[in-house]
Amino acid sequence: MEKEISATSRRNVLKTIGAGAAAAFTLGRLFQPEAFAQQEPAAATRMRTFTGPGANPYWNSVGKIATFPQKAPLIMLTDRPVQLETPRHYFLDPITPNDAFFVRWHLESIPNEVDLYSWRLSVEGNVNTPLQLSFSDLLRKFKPVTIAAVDQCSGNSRSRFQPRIAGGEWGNGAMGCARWTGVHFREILDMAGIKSGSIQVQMEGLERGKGPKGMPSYEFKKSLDLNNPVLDESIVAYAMNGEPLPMLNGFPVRLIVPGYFATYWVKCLSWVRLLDKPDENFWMNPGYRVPDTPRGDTSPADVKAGKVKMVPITRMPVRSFIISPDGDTKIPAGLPVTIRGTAFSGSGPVVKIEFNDSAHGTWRAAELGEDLGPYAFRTWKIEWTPRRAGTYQLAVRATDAKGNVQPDEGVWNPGGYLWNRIERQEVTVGAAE
Ligand SMILES: Nc1nc2c(c(=O)[nH]1)N[C@H]1C(S)=C(S)[C@@H](COP(=O)(O)O)O[C@H]1N2
Ligand SMILES: [Mo]
Repeated sequence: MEKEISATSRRNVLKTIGAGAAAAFTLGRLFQPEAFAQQEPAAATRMRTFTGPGANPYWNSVGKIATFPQKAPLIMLTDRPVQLETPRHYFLDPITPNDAFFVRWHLESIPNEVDLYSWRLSVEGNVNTPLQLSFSDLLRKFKPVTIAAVDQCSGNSRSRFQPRIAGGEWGNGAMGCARWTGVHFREILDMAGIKSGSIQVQMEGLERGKGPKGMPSYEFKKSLDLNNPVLDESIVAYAMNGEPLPMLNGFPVRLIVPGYFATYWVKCLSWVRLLDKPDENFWMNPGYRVPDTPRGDTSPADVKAGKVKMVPITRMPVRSFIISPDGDTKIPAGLPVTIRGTAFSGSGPVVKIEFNDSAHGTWRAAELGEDLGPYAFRTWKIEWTPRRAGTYQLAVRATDAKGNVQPDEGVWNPGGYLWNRIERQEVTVGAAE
């Protein structure tokens, strides 16, 4: 297969635009022509600067809105690598639209286009029969499966960390939920036949870039243990919400690892490799490791003293969010308001969502929205009538099926991962005449 990746530059960002749309169009002919009849010709990258975060905790510190190929205007953290955050209001819906879905790449040179006719998914390494699967092999030789699942960056909400951690300064928008359609990863592995002595499966994406120690070329590679039950639920997805994946979200296929942080959800998945030794590449070690403590919590002092044992990050802790109202909404005293939000957990379904209108008040159960499955967003709502004018600290907390409840303390670890503290939204209630 071809490994055509050009160096990223301003010019190439623009080139991405046209090529991304072209790649999607190629897929359209093969897959879902209707979806593409409506595809807009990609617009040029536009940017405008906003004044500041105001009372909206979903705003990141950069405060720039950018429009990338196949994407709605999103909050841009960096353009090389591309890091785009989903604006808050999209989370009122349990499914995040493809064009609003957040974007995170690590390497500067990301694929501009993928020619589906020459593209192959290689399955190699410690296997009986190495495979070269075409896109149509994936469509025709396997039974399609669909699962709704949340894709969340390990560093979502990193901007909350104290002491501060350098890295993508995400607000709460480095997450999204889509219906992913594809092939059970296990079926592909079975087709190749895993040789005895294999211990991990490695996934590699198409992009290349400068490596950790300034290495001129580096790949994005992640691995999972073959005895990890999460592999039984993992999917090689070729569709996202019934449409081809946007180029920036991993066209033509990506791995879906339900319940696990997005770092394993390798985009533009093109090589699957069976390993007989543990993967020690940068993205597995030291990348994406968390302290081996119950919450993945530690302190800068303990890290400095070399006291902390680090292990690969795995499942996402339970989280919930107040999406509406935001801090800018004017609320009159005495009138009922509907508070709305979303929740999810990497350990099975969210079973309870509770709302509180002050730091010391009682928690009231909220009404759960549509159930799209254990790994999807679960929206919620509750009616609230503030009696008096003043400032209120609205809070939400979720409990999952394993009994995990969101804590009221932040977490700290050197990667800026695993944030799941109870979220609060300050609102101002005005006197009603
Ligand atoms: N090929 C490739 N896949 C990747 C990454 C990457 O840099 N390259 N980043 C991972 C991380 S850390 C995140 S948060 C998600 C982001 O997925 P999205 O861009 O579709 O939102 O992709 C994951 N898969
Ligand atoms: Mo991430």
